[in-house]
Amino acid sequence: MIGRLPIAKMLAATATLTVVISVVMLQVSWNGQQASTAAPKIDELLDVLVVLSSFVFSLVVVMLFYALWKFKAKPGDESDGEPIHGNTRLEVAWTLIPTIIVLFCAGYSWVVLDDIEAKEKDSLRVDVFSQQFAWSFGYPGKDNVWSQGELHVPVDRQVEFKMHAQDVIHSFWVPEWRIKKDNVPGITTTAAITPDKVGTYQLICTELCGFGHSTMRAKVVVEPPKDFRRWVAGLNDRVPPSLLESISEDAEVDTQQVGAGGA
Ligand SMILES: [Cu+2]
Repeated sequence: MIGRLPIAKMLAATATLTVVISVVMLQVSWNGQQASTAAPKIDELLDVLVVLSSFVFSLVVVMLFYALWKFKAKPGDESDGEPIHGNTRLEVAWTLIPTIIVLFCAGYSWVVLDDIEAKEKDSLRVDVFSQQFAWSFGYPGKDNVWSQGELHVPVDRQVEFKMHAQDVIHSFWVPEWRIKKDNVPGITTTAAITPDKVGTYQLICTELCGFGHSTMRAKVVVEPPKDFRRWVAGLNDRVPPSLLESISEDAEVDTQQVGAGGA
């Protein structure tokens, strides 16, 4: 039966629909402003996935509507449909095409992840402490100073965030930086991020962590290095002993082992 299908016409319709849907979908800035070196790479990956998804969607829709139009029962026709006993060519095609698409996506994502997680030599360490329902930050140095509800980082320098959840699972997310990382009690998770635009952003907890989850936010300031140094020098509080203890009790986990997540 498949031999009688107008394959060329269906492929042309699929290609046209893919282009139309892709063009419309790619007009939308799905993730908003980009403010880290990882952001354009992640957005590009998303764009490629949008085009591939448009292709799969178009193929299914074209075949569905062709079947609805071509094989519609004539009025008064009460007979059974034609029996079908499998179709090797069709089955090979619907196994092979998705396999190729999935393998391509996995390979491409791997390359992007490897790239954005690459550690730089002069990265700055900042400790992130999350607890129901607040964020605080430690700046390891000779005084190990501490800020609550407000994070400052220098622009154009990789920051290695070491995250320590104090109670339940939280998730660290600054939308403009794109990268999202779970904070898990008992282990230290790491995210390496290079902010590349000066500005004020918002850190959002993106793992449902209890009654006050939606209010669990912090101000994020990305500023020139000398402003950052001045701000850190002006901090008077030190990281409280209970939080320092949570660091030493954590089992260190490599950034690769705990992936991004969150509800
Ligand atoms: Cu939360």
